[in-house]
Amino acid sequence: MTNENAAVYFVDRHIEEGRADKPAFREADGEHRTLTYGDLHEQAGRWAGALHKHGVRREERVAMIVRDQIEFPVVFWGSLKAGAIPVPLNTLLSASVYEAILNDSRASILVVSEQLWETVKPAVDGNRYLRTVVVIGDAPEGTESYTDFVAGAEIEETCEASADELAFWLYSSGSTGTPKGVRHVHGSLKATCDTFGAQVLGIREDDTVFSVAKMFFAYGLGNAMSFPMSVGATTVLMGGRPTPDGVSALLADEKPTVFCAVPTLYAAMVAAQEKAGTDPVHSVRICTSAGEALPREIGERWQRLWKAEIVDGVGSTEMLHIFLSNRPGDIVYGTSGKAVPGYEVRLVDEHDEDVAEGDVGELLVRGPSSAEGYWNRRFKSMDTFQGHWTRTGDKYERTPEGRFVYCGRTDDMFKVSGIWVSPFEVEQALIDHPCVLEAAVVAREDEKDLVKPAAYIVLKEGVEAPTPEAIKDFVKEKIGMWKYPRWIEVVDELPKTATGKIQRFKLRDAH
Ligand code: 3SK
Repeated sequence: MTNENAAVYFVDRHIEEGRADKPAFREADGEHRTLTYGDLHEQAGRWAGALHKHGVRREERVAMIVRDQIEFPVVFWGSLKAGAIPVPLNTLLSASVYEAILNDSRASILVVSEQLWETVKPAVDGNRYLRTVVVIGDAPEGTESYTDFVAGAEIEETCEASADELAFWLYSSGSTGTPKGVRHVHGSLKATCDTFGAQVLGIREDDTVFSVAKMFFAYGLGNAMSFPMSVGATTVLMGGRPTPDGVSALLADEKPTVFCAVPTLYAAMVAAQEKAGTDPVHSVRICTSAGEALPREIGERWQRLWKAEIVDGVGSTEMLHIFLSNRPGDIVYGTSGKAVPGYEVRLVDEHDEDVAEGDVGELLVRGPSSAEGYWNRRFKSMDTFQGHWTRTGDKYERTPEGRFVYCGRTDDMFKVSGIWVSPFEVEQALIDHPCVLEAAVVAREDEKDLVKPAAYIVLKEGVEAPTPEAIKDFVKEKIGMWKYPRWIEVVDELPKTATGKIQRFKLRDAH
């Protein structure tokens, strides 16, 4: 029987194929370390040995609150090699959310970057399941340092696993906030590389990749880890927060050829570059965007300045990566493109019937990388994973050319005077205004209890605030009388998930 453990394909194969000396990961900040494919093979094997030495058995969960640094791939792949289940967690959560997730996952080992320990510590005190907390860096009392944990451990071979066997979990908080453990199998990692990675992105061995989306997020895990590792390419890691200036400097200094980001960052970088009035310095041949739909204006302005296309697509933690996407050389900004080869999509109404051409429907997807289900959420799993089809909760419409246009989350859409309004369409119109950087639109009841759009906007730096009436007229002109926001509130920032999705429910609840 061939061993279908994903670590064989992503880690061990590179040694047989002669890439032991090739850099797999390079840190652009912190200690600026490099991890070759050979180092990764050895260190991941040692991590597997250390897990066994500390009594960790197959299927036990290894929670990771680890920044984008070279230990991330070592712990992730080393855990797979041992048959344990790595559970990378968002590094920006609060102690109370970590406490809930650590209890829910019943992880027996937790690995934490030293910079995050102060936040994580209260979540660990009193946890009944954790046997060991490993800190990457100096180990505070009651924890073990990463160096001590692996010291003296044997380098282990990759254990046998089948492609259908559970490999890792990711916690998804979606746009509503309650984290759910999404359980993925070994075969799904390669499936996303064979589909989006190879057939849309066209990732190559000579590529250097930089992903603004961190590796704890499914989008970042594919961009920065599985895609480059599927072809023996190199990834540049940034442990700290990706600011527009920091990312511009990284693009100039580290010269990645593939750049993966989210719409918020593209918008901020475009605004900063236009203000600077200079040409950006970079070697990027292709960019990707996901997390939320990329506004048309931002895509067009980026391409004018950087002279590199942004391949905008949509994916989900449940499907592991992007399943609907534009293609290099065939980009229509403002759309999410067409199904990625290997995936099928449908738009359905509230009775699960396919909608008529031009109508809005919920997007369902089927393909080789869907998750096995949510941990401990039987009914939620049944609602989302329906046989071969996975419900996305996103509303889309299909253009006559077969491209999909995002309309909003199922629970964000609302009717005004009996006609559906997509908050996303109103937001796009708002950010076309020269003074508006970002916008979020939600439903609000007026004094007659009728639902109307309300907008929250972030202004571009240094501009004079336009009057609400000027903004309303601008939107009316662009998309029609009934869709314009009746209320305009200027805010400093919009509530977002760590991966850049606007949390409209927070704006609704706050009013
Ligand atoms: O939100 C997305 O578009 C996405 C893309 C790839 C992987 C995961 C997610 C959530």
